[in-house]
Amino acid sequence: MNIAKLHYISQGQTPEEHLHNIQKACTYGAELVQLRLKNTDEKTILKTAEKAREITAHFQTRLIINDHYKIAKAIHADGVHLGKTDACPLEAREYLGKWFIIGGTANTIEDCQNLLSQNVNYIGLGPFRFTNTKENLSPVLGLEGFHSILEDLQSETPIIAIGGIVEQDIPALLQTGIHGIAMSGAITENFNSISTINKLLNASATFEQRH
Ligand code: TZP
Ligand code: MG
Repeated sequence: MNIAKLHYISQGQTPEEHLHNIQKACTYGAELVQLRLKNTDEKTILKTAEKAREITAHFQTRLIINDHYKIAKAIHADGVHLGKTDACPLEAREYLGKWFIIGGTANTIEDCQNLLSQNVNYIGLGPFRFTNTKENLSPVLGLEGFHSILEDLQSETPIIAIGGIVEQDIPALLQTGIHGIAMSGAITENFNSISTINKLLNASATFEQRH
């Protein structure tokens, strides 16, 4: 399955602000966005997800729903992202079928192996560095953590780095063997940066193809 190299994770004080930011990310060329609405009731998440689907469909942008696999199916999203305390990927796969993208969160190599055994389509690995975007953050991995986990893992499944990532981190992170990155704060502050980030990430793809 072809997984985009840049994942924009939505942010906002209100559901409307999430939608506004998703619209901006699409306008500036994000290929995949994840609706990550926390501390909100399911009805609001469903309604917001429906609107996010309309926006992303218009731009042919892939839409991933955080946490809620039933909502993801109900609104015809492209996928779901499951954290360690959410439903397990096997249960979600049973419900969603083989065409849905299922991603999972990992903070350690054991988490990665557990997700691989459940055939996820990508692994969100982090946090790369400290970030205020996520509550109850797991220990920071840093570049060293990424090098060590990716070296030991030797997996074909795309690894998406997450947590406090800024544009300047991309070259060094790519050296660890990751497939792509997920960003929230840095993009929300500057949607304009999406095209440069896409270029940085895709330059590595051209390099890989040539060598
Ligand atoms: N999971 C680990 S860190 C994080 C999530 C959802 C937040 C990423 O946001 P930011 O602003 O790019 O650090
Ligand atoms: Mg979750």
